[in-house]
Amino acid sequence: MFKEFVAVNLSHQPPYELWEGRLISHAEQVARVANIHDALKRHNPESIVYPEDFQQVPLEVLKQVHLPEYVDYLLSLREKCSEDYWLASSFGYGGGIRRPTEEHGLLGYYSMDSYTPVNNKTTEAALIAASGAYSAALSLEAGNRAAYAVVRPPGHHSGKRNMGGYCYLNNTAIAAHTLSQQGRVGILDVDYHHGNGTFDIFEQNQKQGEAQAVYPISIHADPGRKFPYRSGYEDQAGNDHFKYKNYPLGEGVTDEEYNRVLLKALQDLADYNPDFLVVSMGFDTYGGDPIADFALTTSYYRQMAKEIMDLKLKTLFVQEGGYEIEAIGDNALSLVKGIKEGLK
Ligand code: Q9C
Ligand code: ZN
Repeated sequence: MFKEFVAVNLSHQPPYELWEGRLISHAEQVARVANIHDALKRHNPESIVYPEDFQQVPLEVLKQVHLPEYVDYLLSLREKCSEDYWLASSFGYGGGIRRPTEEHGLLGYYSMDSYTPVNNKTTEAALIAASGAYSAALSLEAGNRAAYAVVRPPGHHSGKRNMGGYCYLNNTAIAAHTLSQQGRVGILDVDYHHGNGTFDIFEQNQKQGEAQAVYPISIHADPGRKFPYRSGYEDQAGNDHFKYKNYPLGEGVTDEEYNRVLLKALQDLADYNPDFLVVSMGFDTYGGDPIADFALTTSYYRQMAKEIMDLKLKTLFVQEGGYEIEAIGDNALSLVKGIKEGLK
């Protein structure tokens, strides 16, 4: 069985982001997931689950994945903020910084960039997206072979104690952490950007002394050249207690070039011998993406899904980025066709 958990979150529409000194219209738009939803609805409406039927992600799970203090801060934004969006200007950077008391200072303390605005509706949207990924994870535990959490805002840049890169709660990490209570979990991040938040969460949890039954692998644009600029280099591979793997790539990556790297990553995952696989799925690797520079084609996402499903694991795809709104529905449909072929 295969189900799609869809959260369009109409109320979450940050109007702008501050990019290289300019206010530009925000790339993470409602139309992204609305267009994916339309395509999936035309294809197979009966496999879609909507927020009213999601299992709410428990506060306890959120506080195992993220720093409890960060979760409380996010929840407090519902009362602290108005409809007006805030953007951090002064960032908590490096270690040893004291928690400010002033509200804009506090927002910066929990932020990594000027791309991730908040208002009084942001937290609710992030909770619904996280609940979509959580519900999709539960559906695998209940016996589904595959699921696709079609949610926004995305999650993989949100770390143990930070928002960033359009992300507030790490939907992928919430799903992977949940599944890791039942078995070993491989994480494959195929968004264009390095999944720094996901890596950070499991690395921090391991450092706190909890063994982590997860193995994250990310394929992405070289972080020396592209966001998040801080992690995702090839020589960053974890430690004896917690391993992960990075495959940074140059610009203009084609379907064939990408697939060669994907097959290596899938072999690494097969060697780990997991029970579940969680895929951070970005369509910002698509050739037409306005903020990225890979050259993947719509038909490749079908092949990508088939290669992934060939691992024969219980597999959850979680929507991350992808900003070319004209093609995003076709790209998602191509992926879903590959997933369904892989069910056989
Ligand atoms: N306006 C995800 O794909 N840089 N986040 C934006 C161009 C930030 C991407 C600059 C990119 C964040 C989930
Ligand atoms: Zn991305």
